[in-house]
Amino acid sequence: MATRDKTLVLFDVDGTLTAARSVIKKEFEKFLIEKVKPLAHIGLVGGSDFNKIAEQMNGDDVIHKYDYVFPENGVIAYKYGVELENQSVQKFLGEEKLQKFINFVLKYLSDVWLPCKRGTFVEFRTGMLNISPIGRSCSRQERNDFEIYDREHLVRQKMIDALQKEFPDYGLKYSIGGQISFDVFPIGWDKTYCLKHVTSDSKFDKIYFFGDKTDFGGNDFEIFNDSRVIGHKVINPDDTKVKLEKLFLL
Ligand code: M1P
Repeated sequence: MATRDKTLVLFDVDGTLTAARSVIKKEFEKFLIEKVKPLAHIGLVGGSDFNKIAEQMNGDDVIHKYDYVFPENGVIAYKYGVELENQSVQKFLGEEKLQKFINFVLKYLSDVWLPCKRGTFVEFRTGMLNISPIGRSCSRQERNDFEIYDREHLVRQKMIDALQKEFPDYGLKYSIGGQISFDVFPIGWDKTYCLKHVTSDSKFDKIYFFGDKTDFGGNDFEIFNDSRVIGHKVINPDDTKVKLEKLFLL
């Protein structure tokens, strides 16, 4: 039997608690808060920024519903509704490197042809840059179509290869976590970054992690394989629920 004080369950968001960039189903949220939370601390760790996570979790109140909320892999962090210290990619790189990088991205994309292209190709976040070849302002249909197109043409992977070649000494890591974009952040600022906030006081005997992108190259890979956590690979939110029931309620 789990004891709430000694157990933490961390969840990826997209593909684990929600469908891609969608809102969590009400009954699943109820299950997490009413059935799982009394038995374990619960936390979210997403690549997305706070606004996107809040939108998917039914509002800003997310920081009170979950014990820990870690947008941008934990570079932004909330514990029991209170924000902890945060870092920034701007501080890490400095303005000159940052501009060289962004300028290269924009030049590179000006030569990329796709079935359609929209706007917001670089989203500047606190702990990372999110780069989307199609542009983040695409519609849901265009987003779904790009994902299929990219599977065949590897637009994102080719762009990552070019960036790695151009900036080998910038200390950056690239991660494809969603459908239309990839994240760029300092090495070590993957989802394992959030663990520093939960292991510092050695409070938990067990830390579980549930995620869907656990294979090499996916944005759950590092935390899933981290020796401090017990990883569970899931295929969708229904699978997450089944696995939680087995772990905590049967
Ligand atoms: O959480 C997974 C990813 O979700 C979004 O990806 P996309 O818009 O490409 O589907 C982004 O917020 C991305 O940063 C994040 O890693």
